[in-house]
Amino acid sequence: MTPEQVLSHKPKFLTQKQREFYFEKGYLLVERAIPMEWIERVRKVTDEMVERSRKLAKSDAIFDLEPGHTAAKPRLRRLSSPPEHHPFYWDYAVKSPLADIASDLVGPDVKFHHSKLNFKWAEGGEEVKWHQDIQYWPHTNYSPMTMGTYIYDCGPDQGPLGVIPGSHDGELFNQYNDKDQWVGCIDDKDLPRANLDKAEYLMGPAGSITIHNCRTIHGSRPNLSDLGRPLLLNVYSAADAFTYTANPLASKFEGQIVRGKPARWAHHDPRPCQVPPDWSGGYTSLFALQQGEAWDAEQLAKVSAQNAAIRGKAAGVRIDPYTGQAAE
Ligand SMILES: O=C(O)CCC(=O)C(=O)O
Ligand SMILES: [Fe+2]
Repeated sequence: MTPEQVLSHKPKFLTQKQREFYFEKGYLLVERAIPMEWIERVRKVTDEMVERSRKLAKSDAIFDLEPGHTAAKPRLRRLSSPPEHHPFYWDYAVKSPLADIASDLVGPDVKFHHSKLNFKWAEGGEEVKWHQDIQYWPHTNYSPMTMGTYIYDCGPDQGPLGVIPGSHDGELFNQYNDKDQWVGCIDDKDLPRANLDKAEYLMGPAGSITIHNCRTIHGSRPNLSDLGRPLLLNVYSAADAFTYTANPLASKFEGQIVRGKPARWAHHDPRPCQVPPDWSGGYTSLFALQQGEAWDAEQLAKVSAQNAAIRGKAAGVRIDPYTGQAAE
């Protein structure tokens, strides 16, 4: 759908002004979009996940650990595909205002792509270098967008999400290095073309959401404060956007229609898209790739096994998006 077609549908949550802002700038911040009852429950299950991470010494396909993580002092970078690990995260993706907001921006038929929870732990939580998302998971069109929920307040020193206004209408950058290795971020030599001086940092109280289009340049600084910055990211697209590469964060929920109905025609945007390496056998981590971290053979074997288990489930079972249960 074109922005005009999306805008012609009555919104469920956003104002027309907010939708127009998103289409013009490629991002949107909605302060206190999510009621605190939802946020309290996300906090509770997230605490359970942090507890689960204590016994791990090394990152795997589910828990991405910062160097220095210990049982006594956990330091998580990311929980991959949270709905795989606790049903409440799927409820949140489908039944909270998020999916309605997605329908206001991609049209009434909405597809879920993936989810991740980036912690950016206190006192050093790692930076995310400037990048665009769509080269990680190309689709037939550029409707996909990411919605981040701040589950605690996020201020300027906690590494809030930074975006470059208007960059969704600009260049799609190369995210491979000179040796043709995927690095997942924009090369320093190209950054002068990225208008970084225009960066806007999206902050807000708990329950605020950030939205950025899949072409929008974004990143975040390290968290040097003494407060964490857990940001729960959920990615949705128009139902008529189809993927043609393996999802780096495999999930049995990928492709589920969360609002409206499935598409019978794919929409193809003529603008070309860079494609990532083949991750069908497993993916390590955005942080590890951007930081040039090497994972050992045992870790890589675990990543493949975890991916195969999740992909096996994905192939065999259809999940009802409203109950989160297997459907016949
Ligand atoms: O956690 C952040 O600040 C941004 C994360 C991000 O852009 C990503 O995971 O693709
Ligand atoms: Fe990103």
